[in-house]
Amino acid sequence: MSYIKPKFRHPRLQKNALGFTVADYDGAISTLCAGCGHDSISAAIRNACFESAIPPHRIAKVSGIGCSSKMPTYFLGKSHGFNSVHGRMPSVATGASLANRALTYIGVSGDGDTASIGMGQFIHLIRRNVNMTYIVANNGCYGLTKGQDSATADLGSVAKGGAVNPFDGIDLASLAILQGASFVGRSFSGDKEQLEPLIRAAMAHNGFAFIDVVSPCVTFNNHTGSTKSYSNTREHLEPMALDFVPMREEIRTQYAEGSTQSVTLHDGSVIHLHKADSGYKTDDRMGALNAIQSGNDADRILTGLLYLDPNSKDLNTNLNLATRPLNELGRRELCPGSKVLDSINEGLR
Ligand SMILES: Cc1ncc(C[n+]2csc(CCOP(=O)(O)OP(=O)(O)O)c2C)c(N)n1
Ligand code: SF4
Ligand SMILES: [Mg+2]
Repeated sequence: MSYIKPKFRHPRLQKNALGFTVADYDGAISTLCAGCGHDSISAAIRNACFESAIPPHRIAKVSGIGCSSKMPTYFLGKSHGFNSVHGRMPSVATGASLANRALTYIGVSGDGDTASIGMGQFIHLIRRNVNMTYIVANNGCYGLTKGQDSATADLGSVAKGGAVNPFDGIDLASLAILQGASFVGRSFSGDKEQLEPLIRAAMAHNGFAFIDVVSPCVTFNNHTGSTKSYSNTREHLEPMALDFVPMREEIRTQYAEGSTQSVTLHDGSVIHLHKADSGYKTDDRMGALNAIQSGNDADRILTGLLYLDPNSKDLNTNLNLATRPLNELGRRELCPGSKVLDSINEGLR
């Protein structure tokens, strides 16, 4: 069996502003189970990068361990990539972004990878506001190791073997908002109309952008009684539709006043939110927490752009670091000479 996609492309495939087709953003053929939610997220990331016309070689994919962390193999085959160890992707992402702030960083993780072994590292990504998009493919279980409950499994959810989960699940979106994340969204792998613009907005955001995506595991957590199954998620979804207009594109569509809320990002891109409850404000941290909690109490899964800090300052800006990537600095800039070093040493006496 071959895992390489055929190279033949239809000559009339649509091209983006850079002249690339969506096939230029493809990766290898997926080896995940047929129907796994993670494959839909991979497709959404590929489409988002194509639509936003980001050059594939200016993107870096980082991940940990899990079926979810295997996903970067299946999209953006021409981009940089680092498949790290379990729960340790945040350190790799932080180091890479400090060394080269010119790349677009996409982190892909699982609920096990983030909410258990990687929780300590995850919190520090948020605290430092590392400029990256961090996606958790959340299936409420450890898919790769045969479906044990994860820390995001909901209270009362039934495992495939019949055991009822006695613990409350960690709500990663609420946690991220509480810890000060500057962009927080939630979505469902089966809702590409919402997920794709959300990922585009996250990539345009200046700082840490977190997206929690419910992504059913068809093999171990898609049965009756599981709260992360396709049917249960579809039944309880409360989606806020949105679209994303990048900075360089003219806003052509007119929206009826009251039905739409517009949010402008630092680079001038605009996100339009539709059908949001009229009182919902994306820059209100406490309001977002209340809305998520009220949704949980009513057995509803609120999805969309939940929180955005329009004044976000990312780690590199905050530390006033070099604006150019380290690998582009010449010998003179990296080694300023003995006079400069002497004066630095003098200042430390
Ligand atoms: C240090 C370490 N501990 C444990 C494991 C075993 N392990 C591999 S993947 C995984 C959990 C994966 O769950 P999740 O991150 O939710 O990804 P999924 O497979 O569900 O997409 C575990 C515990 C490991 N690889 N490394
Ligand atoms: S075991 Fe579950 S999470 Fe892993 S590939 Fe299969 S369906 Fe997806
Ligand atoms: Mg999982």
